[in-house]
Amino acid sequence: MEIIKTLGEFIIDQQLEYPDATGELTSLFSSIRLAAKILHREVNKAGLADITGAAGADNVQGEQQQKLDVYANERFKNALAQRGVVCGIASEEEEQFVRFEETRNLDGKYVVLIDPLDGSSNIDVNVSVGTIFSVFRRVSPLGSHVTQEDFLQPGNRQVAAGYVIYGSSTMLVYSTGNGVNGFTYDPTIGVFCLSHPNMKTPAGGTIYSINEGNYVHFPDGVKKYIKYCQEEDKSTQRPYSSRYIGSLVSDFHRNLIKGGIYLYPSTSRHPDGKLRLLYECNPMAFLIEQAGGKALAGVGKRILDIQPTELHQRCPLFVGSPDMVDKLEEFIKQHG
Ligand code: P6P
Repeated sequence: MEIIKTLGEFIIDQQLEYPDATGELTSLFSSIRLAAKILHREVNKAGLADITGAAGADNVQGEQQQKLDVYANERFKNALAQRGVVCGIASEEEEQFVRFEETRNLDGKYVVLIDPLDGSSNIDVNVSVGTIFSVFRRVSPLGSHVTQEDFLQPGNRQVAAGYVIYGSSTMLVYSTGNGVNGFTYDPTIGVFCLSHPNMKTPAGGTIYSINEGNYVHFPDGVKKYIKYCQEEDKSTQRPYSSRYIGSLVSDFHRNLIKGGIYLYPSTSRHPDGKLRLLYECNPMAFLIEQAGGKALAGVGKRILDIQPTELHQRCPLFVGSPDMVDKLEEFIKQHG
């Protein structure tokens, strides 16, 4: 008979390993799990419901908000406020950070930073999208209102990070700093089941993921690396395969499992890169390092060591198999 370990059972087992664990992080994860199940339902019927298509309003990024973006943001915000362990959130969909004003939330120990539905422009064309989240312990005193400083912490202080990928199946992949574990949602019984225990990314890979449409604007080191990936060399399995879905969670998830590198460098349109440090780069960097990989914003610039200054600041992202990130770093060091 198959042995199913559900996400709930896994979290409780993990909590038992840490006697001082108070169960608050467990409660936080149960709210993420609930919101993920609801988003699974909505994303998988988006083509049918009137919830697809732009909601009209533009978000803080100046991007036209898809209705599902708005819905996802509300769902995760409400779920995270319910349990009283979170004192506030920052979201791609919210210009300012959100204070949870209920008394029970003022004593919340954690803050959560979230991209509720990354890659949402793919919804209307039935391509996978995802939720990305990052969890910190607050630095402001318990009982007080959450402050901006609670959200502007370097990624090396994350207590947890993860993503939900709404793809051919819905998966929750997360880490609390003791390795990465993946859970696949079984909608017939409504539970996430442990399907990818202790995920490790291969040291090397044969996949590179980048939007080559921006090639002419890339830094020279990145251009040279792309040409390196395309050169024939049987000993290093080159040319590599170019795989780019245009949905960070999907490209990251595939490369995590198969080995590969995802690159979003600075371009003319995005001089600091396009991706957001706090709720895209930091959580992905936390996860990839827990899985044995690397995440840099430039030569010697470990993503997790960047001291944030603004909620929605962008940064370049080079993330994936350690040998591939090292090779890219060499090219940037040599060619700028
Ligand atoms: P481009 C989606 O908007 C996103 O933030 C990531 O999910 C994705 O990897 C990237 O932007 C795609 O950006 O400029 O290649 O379309």
